[in-house]
Amino acid sequence: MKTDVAIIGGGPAGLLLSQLLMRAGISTVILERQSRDHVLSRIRAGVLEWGTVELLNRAGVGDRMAREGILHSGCALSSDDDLLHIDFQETCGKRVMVYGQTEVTRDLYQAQDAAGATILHGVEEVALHDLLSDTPSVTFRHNDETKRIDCRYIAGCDGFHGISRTTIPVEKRRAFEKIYPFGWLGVLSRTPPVHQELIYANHERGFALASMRNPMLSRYYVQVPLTDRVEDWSDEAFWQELKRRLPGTVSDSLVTGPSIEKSIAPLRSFVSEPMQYGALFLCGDATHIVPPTGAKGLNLAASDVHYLSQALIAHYRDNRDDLLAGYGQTALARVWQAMRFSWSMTMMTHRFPDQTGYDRRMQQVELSQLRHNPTARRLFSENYTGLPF
Ligand code: FAS
Ligand code: PHB
Repeated sequence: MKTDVAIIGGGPAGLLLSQLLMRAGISTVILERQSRDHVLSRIRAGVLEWGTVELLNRAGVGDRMAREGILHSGCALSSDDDLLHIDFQETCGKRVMVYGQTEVTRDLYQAQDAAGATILHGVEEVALHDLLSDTPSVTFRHNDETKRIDCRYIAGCDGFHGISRTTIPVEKRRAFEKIYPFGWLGVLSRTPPVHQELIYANHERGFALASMRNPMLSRYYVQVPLTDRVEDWSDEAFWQELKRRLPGTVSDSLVTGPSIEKSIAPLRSFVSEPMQYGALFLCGDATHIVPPTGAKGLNLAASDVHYLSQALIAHYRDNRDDLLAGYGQTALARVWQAMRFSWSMTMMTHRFPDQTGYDRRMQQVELSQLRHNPTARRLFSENYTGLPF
């Protein structure tokens, strides 16, 4: 099998990259470990930065998002019973789109199928070869056969547990990591959202987030100790805890119902540098992970794909390689900005096991600055809605 760009991973990064490259006449093959149903069963991100919305439109997959997505011009931050509205539109003139990652992935699969893309599901033993040559290749097992793809470039879009990042020799890599001492217990329920905007709640019992997918599909999270297991949490226990942590003015109108998905996600900040090695270019969770507090994970994958697709198109269309040579540095500059914002928002809204009275005062001052200082609100809004690509 021969192709221009072999893409490892059929999640949002791999699919979006393939969609953008194929629209520019560049051939791709996507190798995905899981079945399509498994990929589409994952419940993950819910908020798209405006840059991501525009990129999805450029990729030709924005129609259903425009119909079914919900435009938000702000969000709310609460501390115990105090609720603060941050107006993005007023402070930085931008908005975000609430449209689940599952739907983005579904739209991308549909568009890739329509474009006749080669997407192989259920692949195993993926291995990358000759990355420092002009003739790299990928071997893998599929339908009980060992197969090989000869390509010019390889995009590692295979997430945190993929093999691309670790194919770069360990002595050539540098990892930066912060593990948070808690996780997020998330619930999806066919109930109307408790508030018209997202609420990030800092309560003495811990963090909570009220989000949504559509007017009859809500997504909620509560901070839980790392020792908790999903089976420790009945629906009733979850709803009671969420009610305690949301401001009283809001929790009284919370509509509860059976969970249709319930899971615990650990929180970490992680960056692996460099994001490129010879013919291998890393995108998305394959090379960085953010705590979901800032709604940056999926959006960072999209900005990596923006930079890499532009660089590959410049190579094939304009015979220029400067963008490819600078991909990692360009992408990392934006990655670290999002890392800082996600860390900062996590520190401001969560309760830490070893938190001191001083730490709590710092959280309260952060919130007070957002309430009283328009410059603080503008900085928050510019980061939350997405810094320019
Ligand atoms: P993905 O992990 O989505 O996709 C990688 C793909 O590669 C997967 O389909 C995997 O099966 C495949 N793969 C792995 N190894 C392979 C191999 N060896 N060969 C072939 N294929 C292989 N972000 C937010 O912004 N908000 C959130 O609320 C949020 N919640 C999250 C909850 C959880 C539990 C997790 C894990 C992440 C969450 N994220 C959230 C982050 C998430 O949305 C990611 O940023 C996003 O999925 C990144 O997309 P990809 O880089 O494509 O990686
Ligand atoms: C979600 O809706 O799943 C969501 C929204 C915003 C976040 C994290 C998760 O910051």
